[in-house]
Amino acid sequence: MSPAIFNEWIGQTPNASEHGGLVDHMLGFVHWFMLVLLIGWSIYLIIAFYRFNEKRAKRADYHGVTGHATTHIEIGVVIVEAILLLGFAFPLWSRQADDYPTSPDTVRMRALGEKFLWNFQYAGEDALLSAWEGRYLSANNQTGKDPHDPTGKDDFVNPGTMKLPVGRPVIVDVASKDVIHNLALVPMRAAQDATPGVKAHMWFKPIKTGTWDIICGQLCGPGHAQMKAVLEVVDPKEFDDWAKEQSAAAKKKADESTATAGAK
Ligand SMILES: [Cu+2]
Repeated sequence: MSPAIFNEWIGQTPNASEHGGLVDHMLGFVHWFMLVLLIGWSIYLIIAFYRFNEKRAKRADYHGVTGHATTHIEIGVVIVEAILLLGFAFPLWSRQADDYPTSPDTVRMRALGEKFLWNFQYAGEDALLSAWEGRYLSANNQTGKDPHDPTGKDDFVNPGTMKLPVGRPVIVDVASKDVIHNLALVPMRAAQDATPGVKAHMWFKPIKTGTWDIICGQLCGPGHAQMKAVLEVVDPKEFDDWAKEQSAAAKKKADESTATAGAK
């Protein structure tokens, strides 16, 4: 029996990413450990209520516990916690933080949070994501694409829906237009704060097709609870066709606006 079965019992959303199994494995251990602590502390509480009831212990004991049992239990807890941190959490974190995917089929995109929605910008045909700056934001430029960056011409924006192909790694740049948000992709076991002024990123690889809610994981204001978007993982062929069409349309629009600007 995998320790992750505990996660299922308490209703955790099933994992849909490649590395997510490792996260769930670790979470499973944490949940079992917390269950043991809960039972242990509850037993201690009941014993304390009984043993130190006023009827039985009228006078305070100024020497307290003289045995070493509690010290040994404390050391045991510290060892288990050290194993969880050094044996599971750190290696998993370093894998996600250091081993960024480099394969040519990697999807590059940006998630830009604002009160209270998510904008998703895709790298388009050239697979290169444009630079962005807050000062370029306008009604026609929801993601603040740098107009002087030629790699941004074919980048397209899909507000509210993060469409991804199954079985291919995704690198997401996460940023914010206003306050701190958090792009929380629960089934992908991935979340990243979107902090104003910080260009953060994360990566994962979806292994299941499906549709899920994306939520904002940081309390960001009165519309926080409504700050939802859709995560849609589809067949790679369907994704490629869609991305190609969107990218071509974005490029055409960019070329037209350059032409009109030139004609002025
Ligand atoms: Cu938010």
